[in-house]
Amino acid sequence: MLNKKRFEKISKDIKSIKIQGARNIAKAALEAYYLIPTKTSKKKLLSLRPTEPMMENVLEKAEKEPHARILMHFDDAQEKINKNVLSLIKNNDLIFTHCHSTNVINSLIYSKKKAKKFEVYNTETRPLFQGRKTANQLRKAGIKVTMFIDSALGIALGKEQGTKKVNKVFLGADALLKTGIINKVGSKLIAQIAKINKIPVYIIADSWKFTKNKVPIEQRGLNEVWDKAPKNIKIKNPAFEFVPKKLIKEIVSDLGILSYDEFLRKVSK
Ligand code: RUB
Repeated sequence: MLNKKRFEKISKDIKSIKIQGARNIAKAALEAYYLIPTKTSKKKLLSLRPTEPMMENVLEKAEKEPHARILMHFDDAQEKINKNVLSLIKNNDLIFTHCHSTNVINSLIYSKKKAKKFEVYNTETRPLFQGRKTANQLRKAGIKVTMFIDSALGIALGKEQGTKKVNKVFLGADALLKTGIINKVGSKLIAQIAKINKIPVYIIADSWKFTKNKVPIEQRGLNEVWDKAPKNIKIKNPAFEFVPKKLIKEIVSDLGILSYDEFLRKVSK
């Protein structure tokens, strides 16, 4: 009974975005699955956030491999990512990020601890404001952060209205596919504007987010956009979007800092 209660609580927190981001979702789903390790619970967990191949990969492994080994991967991979990001950041960089990605934030905090001097611009990320969580965590780590409303991203990336020149975009990923990545809605627009402004886009992500499967884009509740909206107004609330690999400079993962095609070669081995 206790296990069932805890399973339900984790499921609720994943669904409501209290637990968010591919890495945290996969980790929490693993914990829940071990409480009730059945096909039905696996199916239920996967249905909570449909755009999460890392959760799927982890639950597949959980059916065959020891818990400890799978759990260890999260920190091992993050450690490698941190070191790779540290080597990428130059002093006085201005890095732009979107939404809330643990892979991105941990690596920025690690770089700060290693005495790198840099600043961050981020977006608030409507409708659920994950950008506030990002800004808060960075601020607490002593990183200077400036938050923009989402629709000001052209200004933030365009050195307009007193903004400074951004020189790197760091985005997380929910899915790494053969043709590109999937991340929080807004990511494609950011990558397109970055390209116009000749700013390289790096995807900071655990290689376990890779999948050869087709990944559906989660459509979330309309009340997140406009609670009690008048009737007869259509609202769309896609949680994620696809960013083609041609807009991405490199994938920074536990496998190294690699061009998209190099990453694909390495991850498929
Ligand atoms: C979070 C989001 C993150 C990726 C990667 O969306 O798009 O960039 O999940 O995160 P949501 P991480 O808030 O809807 O889950 O690096 O934490 O795996």
